[in-house]
Amino acid sequence: MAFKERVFSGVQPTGNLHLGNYLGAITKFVALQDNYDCIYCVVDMHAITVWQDPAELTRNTREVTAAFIAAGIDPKKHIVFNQSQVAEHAELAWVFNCVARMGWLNRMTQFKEKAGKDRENASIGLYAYPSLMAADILIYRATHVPVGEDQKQHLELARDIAQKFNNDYAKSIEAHGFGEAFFPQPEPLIQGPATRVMSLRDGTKKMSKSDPSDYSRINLTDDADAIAQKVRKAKTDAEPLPGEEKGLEARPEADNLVGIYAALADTGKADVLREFGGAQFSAFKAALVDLSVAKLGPIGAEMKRLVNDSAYIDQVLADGADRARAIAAENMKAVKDIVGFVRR
Ligand code: AQP
Repeated sequence: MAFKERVFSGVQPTGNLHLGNYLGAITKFVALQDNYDCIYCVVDMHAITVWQDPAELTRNTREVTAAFIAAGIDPKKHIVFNQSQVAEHAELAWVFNCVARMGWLNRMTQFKEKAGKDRENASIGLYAYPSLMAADILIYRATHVPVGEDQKQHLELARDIAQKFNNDYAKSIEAHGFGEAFFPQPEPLIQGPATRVMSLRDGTKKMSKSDPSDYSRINLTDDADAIAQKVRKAKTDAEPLPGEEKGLEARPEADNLVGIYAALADTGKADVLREFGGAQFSAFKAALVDLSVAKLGPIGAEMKRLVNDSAYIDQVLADGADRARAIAAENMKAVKDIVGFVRR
């Protein structure tokens, strides 16, 4: 069955947005606007799966919204909103909690990593996170989902949930006139040289908001001096850069910095190595600082300007939520009919 093509993705308002979020997700969001109807969500309900200070959650929600707009997302042409304003996400997540299997969720590596050794003390929300994520995407029957590499497993789970729902309720789906399948199989869009940006302090660890060292990441709001310091201090090895991509194997830090450069320059690693092969890191880092400052500087400045205008940001979110809700409510009604819930 052919579904209307639609893009959905989300970002958690859990702290400093960094270069990984930007290159792995937000730049993709921006690029997809020309060819798709897009829905971009600040997933505040996902954020509270681990404790969030309420005032910070509010501030971070506005900051992620500001980042979307500053990076080039057009909230008039597309939909930008925060998840908690559209109750249908939670409603569908409950249905999905009853479709997804414990065995599927037990395999999720993000839960294992985030819950750590103290699993008994993790929230139920953290465990059920992928089921809410499936609902976020499927409440809009979205077909394409741009995410970083780390979200691949959750996307596969969303596909499994869609498939199981379609199978379990096949007769009812047909009887209600929705054909063979109600939900599409959402396709992950994970492409380019920076789908997994690594920590600047350790090339084997993902760049992450929750890393205690601020030197591990470049934040979107970092000024030119901070960016320069962090890139200069970034861990490297002693060899000059190789001339070809094969030479980056087993050199995680070099691979990471070349990938970042390539993504910022909108080119491939091979092109970067053609230019910098044989160069020492000092020269390459200087070029990377210039490029990072040129690309991120204007975004950080615009974010700072926008967060000071919280009335505008809140209006964008309210307007986006109204438009999102119109689509979500229609789909939720259909789900209720398919499942057999009596409704008015
Ligand atoms: N290092 C990364 N490289 C590429 N993409 C990344 N993403 C996150 N980190 C990287 C992508 O950014 C989008 C939004 O992520 P999120 O905020 O929803 O969740 P996250 O993965 O939990 O972000 P962090 O920074 O890694 O937070 P913590 O510290 O909590 O683990 C997603 O598309 C994600 O793939």
